[in-house]
Amino acid sequence: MFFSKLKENLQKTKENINIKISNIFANKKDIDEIIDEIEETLILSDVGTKTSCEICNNVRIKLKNQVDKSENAIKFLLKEEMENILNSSINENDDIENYNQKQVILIVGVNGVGKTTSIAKLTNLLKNNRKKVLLVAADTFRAGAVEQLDVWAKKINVDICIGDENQEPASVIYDAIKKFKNSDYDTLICDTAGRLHNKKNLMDELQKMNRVIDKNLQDVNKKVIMVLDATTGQNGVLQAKSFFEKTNVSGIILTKLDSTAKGGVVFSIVNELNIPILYIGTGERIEDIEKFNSKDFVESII
Ligand SMILES: Nc1nc2c(ncn2[C@@H]2O[C@H](COP(=O)(O)OP(=O)(O)OP(=O)(O)O)[C@@H](O)[C@H]2O)c(=O)[nH]1
Ligand SMILES: [Mg+2]
Repeated sequence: MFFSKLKENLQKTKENINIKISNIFANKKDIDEIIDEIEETLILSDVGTKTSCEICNNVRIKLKNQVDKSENAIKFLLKEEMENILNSSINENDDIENYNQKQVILIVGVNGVGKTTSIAKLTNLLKNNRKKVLLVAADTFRAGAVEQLDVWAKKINVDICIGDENQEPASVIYDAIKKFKNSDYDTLICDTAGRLHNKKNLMDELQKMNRVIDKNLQDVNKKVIMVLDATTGQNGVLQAKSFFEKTNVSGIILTKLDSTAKGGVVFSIVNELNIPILYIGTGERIEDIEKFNSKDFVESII
């Protein structure tokens, strides 16, 4: 049930990868040429040059040592390599929904990638797991941003901290931490304004928020989660790289996979950034979020 929904959401990416690969097999006979063309297809599907090359080189090596060089056998090896890449940065602490101690999550990313929507989705998942969530609207930059989170908080029925007009984001977070400490909340989630990595004042502001959390919640597990928009493909990877130089990102939520053929970017992100994808966004509704699963993802696109 769940798996077929994922397949449906990744349809555009699947068309971009699987159908093209099947066409290669239909038109070519020479194995070396087939693998070269698969590599090219992967590069064009936003898997990235380095990662596509790694995947296909490993397939070439394995193929040398086996007799069966049929389409099915090659696809099997391909899937295996793709899954290996995705499994390379899994960390058992990444299970936010089932984490059974207090945790604080700082959500970061560039403008419009789906930070606030993803917070609503994640909060809903946590609430369904009987976790008590406190939200904090530390996006005091864009008009309407606080209201947007407040509407979600009311809909999901969780508490939210909202600062006074023009209150500094770090100080809004400071106030929320006090409330978080004084009650039996499990998770504090901080929404922040979208920002580009090269805007120094905004990056300084983010570092300040980070420091306030580190200083005042020393015993609480902290996660900085970057939200990335899959429709930006390889550009998103570049953006994220520069962002990571300035903040200590521990995981990624990759959004809008429902509306792009660039889902291959998942492999680049994990391989080049070495940061796990925790969740994927597959639509605008609150239930349109999936915990990232390497095997299911690969099976849905090839
Ligand atoms: N199709 C689709 N749309 C999404 C997804 N996630 C978010 N969106 C849409 O993307 C738009 C921006 O979402 P927001 O959550 O406001 O993004 P944001 O990063 O908080 O934006 P700023 O706070 O302005 O930086 C909204 O129209 C969302 O409905 C997704 O997984 N799929
Ligand atoms: Mg927002």
